[in-house]
Amino acid sequence: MPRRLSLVLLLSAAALVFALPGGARPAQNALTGTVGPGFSISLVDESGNLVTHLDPGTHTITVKDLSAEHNFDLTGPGIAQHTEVETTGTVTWTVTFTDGVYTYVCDAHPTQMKGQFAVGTATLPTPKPKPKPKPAAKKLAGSVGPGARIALRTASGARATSLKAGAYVLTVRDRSKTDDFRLRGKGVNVATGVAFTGAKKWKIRLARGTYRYFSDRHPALKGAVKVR
Ligand SMILES: [Cu+2]
Repeated sequence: MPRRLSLVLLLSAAALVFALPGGARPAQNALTGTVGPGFSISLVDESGNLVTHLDPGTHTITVKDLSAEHNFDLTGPGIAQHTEVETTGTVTWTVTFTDGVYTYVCDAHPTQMKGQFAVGTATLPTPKPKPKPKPAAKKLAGSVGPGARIALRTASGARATSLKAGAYVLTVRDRSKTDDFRLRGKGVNVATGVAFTGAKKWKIRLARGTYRYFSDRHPALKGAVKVR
């Protein structure tokens, strides 16, 4: 064996031994934190998955600060490490996590750019379920005139004969100087005015029962809608 090659092999073997003191590799997970470019910040594990939970112990975090407007600031039990906002670059931190919740943020945009993970027995707070949005008020369109006509229609334009109880926005177009449009029923009594022409709008709540709409001047001009 050439002398030079055996030396290389010897050095390689020595390096290997040096890398594995006592033959046991310390449990050290390599994490990667990235901030920027743009308004993004993340901490991922070796598989590239976003870190949400870690075992306690020593980890190395390679932080890639790719933006001169953002930084990576990690805090939690026993740890406070950060890069600078104005600078970019890559640093490696060796950190020891214990049970608890850790947070990383960009200090320039802490509400927008943030992340959290739990270590050991700790768990991340579960986000509050969003309150269910109230169903939007449905639209109703009333009309009276021109001539002897009156109608109440749903948003689709169909004549309203049967409606579900609930909140509605009623818009009435009154095109008659001699009639008004009145809607009356449980909890509702609105009218445009006989001499009035134009549009009026009300927020109303319809309950189960029958609602009638008519002209006060010509009561024969009328209609009804059932609310279920
Ligand atoms: Cu930022």
